[in-house]
Amino acid sequence: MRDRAPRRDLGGPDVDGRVPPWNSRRADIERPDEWRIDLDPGEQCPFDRVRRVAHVVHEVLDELGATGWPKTSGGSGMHIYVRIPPEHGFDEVRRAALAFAREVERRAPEDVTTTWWRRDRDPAQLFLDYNQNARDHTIAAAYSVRGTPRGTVSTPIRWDEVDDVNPEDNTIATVPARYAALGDLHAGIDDAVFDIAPLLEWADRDEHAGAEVPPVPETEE
Ligand SMILES: [Mn+2]
Repeated sequence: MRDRAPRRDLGGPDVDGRVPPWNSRRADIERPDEWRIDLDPGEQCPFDRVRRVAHVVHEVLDELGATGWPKTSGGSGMHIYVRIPPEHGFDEVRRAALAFAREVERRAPEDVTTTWWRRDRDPAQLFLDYNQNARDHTIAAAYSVRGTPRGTVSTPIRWDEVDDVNPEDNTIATVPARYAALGDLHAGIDDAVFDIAPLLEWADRDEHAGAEVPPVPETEE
């Protein structure tokens, strides 16, 4: 992570201990090499719904031939990262992320929303937050500690752990032993690089059909 571009206002951790690296690297800051799929449950969204959506994400990634690397967020959601070649700017990667999110929403319309305004979202649904791919937007890095009473840690998991993981169990007290036993489950991420071209085709198709690309929000959610 040392060569990740820093957050614009902080070189190190957030006030709550979160380490928020950019999705681009210092060598090429304007071209992200990490597509981030952010599973953001609404306030009344049960974690089982997060699990179900993670499986749908996995299914669509498989069909695309993309390898996704899941982790708990340390909060109530999950993050799935995909390595991409640094060939597109933030806006294009965000368009690709939106097209992917819309496909997941089509497959799980009860569970997922991509609705732009928070006030228009059903709080029991999961928002697939494609905005985390916008420039200046960051999410907690793998292994960063969150400012929660239990000291939860954003923890890499295997796909076959999705149905059993309890994010509250992964804390500063437990993750060191887990890491010692399993190693870094995201260690292979650089070996599985996915070209987002098919997602940009999906985005073209959706936009031709009248779908809009909402403006980039100024603040993080
Ligand atoms: Mn999130």
